Amino acid sequence: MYSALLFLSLVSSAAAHGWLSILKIGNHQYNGNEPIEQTPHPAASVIRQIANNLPVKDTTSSDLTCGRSALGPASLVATAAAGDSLQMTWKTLADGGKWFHDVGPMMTYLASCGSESCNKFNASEAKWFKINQQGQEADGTWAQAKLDNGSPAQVTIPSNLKAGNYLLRHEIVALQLAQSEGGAEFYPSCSQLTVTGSGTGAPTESELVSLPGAYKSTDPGILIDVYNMNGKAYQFPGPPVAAFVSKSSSSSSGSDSSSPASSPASASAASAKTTSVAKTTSAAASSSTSPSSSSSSKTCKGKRGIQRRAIVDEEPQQARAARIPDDREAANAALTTTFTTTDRLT
Ligand SMILES: [Cu+2]
Repeated sequence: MYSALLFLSLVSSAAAHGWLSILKIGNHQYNGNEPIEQTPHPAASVIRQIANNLPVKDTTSSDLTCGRSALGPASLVATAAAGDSLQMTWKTLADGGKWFHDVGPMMTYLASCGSESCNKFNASEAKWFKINQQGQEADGTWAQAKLDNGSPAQVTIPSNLKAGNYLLRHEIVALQLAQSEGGAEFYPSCSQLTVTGSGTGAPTESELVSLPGAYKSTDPGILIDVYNMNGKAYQFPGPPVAAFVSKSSSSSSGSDSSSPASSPASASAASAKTTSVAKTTSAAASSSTSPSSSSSSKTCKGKRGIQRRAIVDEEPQQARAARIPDDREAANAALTTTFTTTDRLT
């Protein structure tokens, strides 16, 4: 049992994908924690911690909301000003820590947490509106590929956004296996913000969606052979970018902005302070609601690195497995296929 768990643990972290590691708002930097699997005792953060590195593949899973088992809140909230630049750096456990998928869109959503601070907000209730989507450049390369050299994804908070509490959902969709249904990989991430400003910009009712809910496994932007697009424009899944965003000073067209606004961050240094509010980390650390899908049995076609990271867990394996049943399930699912998947660890 013990050795099985040890092995399983190695297997599930071997399929290393990624998490949002750094969120920069203007000149302020917020760090995200590695997944619970690597970091069971996370530092306080504004970024909701995901359970493990595996991609979300089921468009109906609650993991599509904020990442794997990440509905629960993080403890901190970042203050940002409307119009601030956001830079989001994704990391992985392989390939020197850099993101390694390079085909597929990146999309950014906001959801109002209402009058509540977002560190008390259950993301399953979120009604999302899209503020940015980035697909292919004119030369056919995807904006996502820029992450592979360590560059952050760049988005701007709409300058006319109404002040309030917002959950920020930045999502990478990796499409290297998307030619078969269920092959697309979703990497959502949620960060907790309080946005200041005097704008009145807000989405219309019809621009609000639920996630899961807004994507279908057969959407043309999800079930797609990106290596044979025959010159056709990519169709982003989900709703269009909310109309009010195009009226913000930082957005040119409001949609498909492959070249994100690079205006210097006008953010005043004071605009992005961390507010430490009620500590609710235990909710994030212990939330494990959705069972892992069989997605863990698939490997990525993209670059792969050998996962050498040891188990950095002070907890005894069995205690940990009991606390994170998802791990055990994912690992069990992986085990059944690992022996026939020779490239799994490479
Ligand atoms: Cu992947």
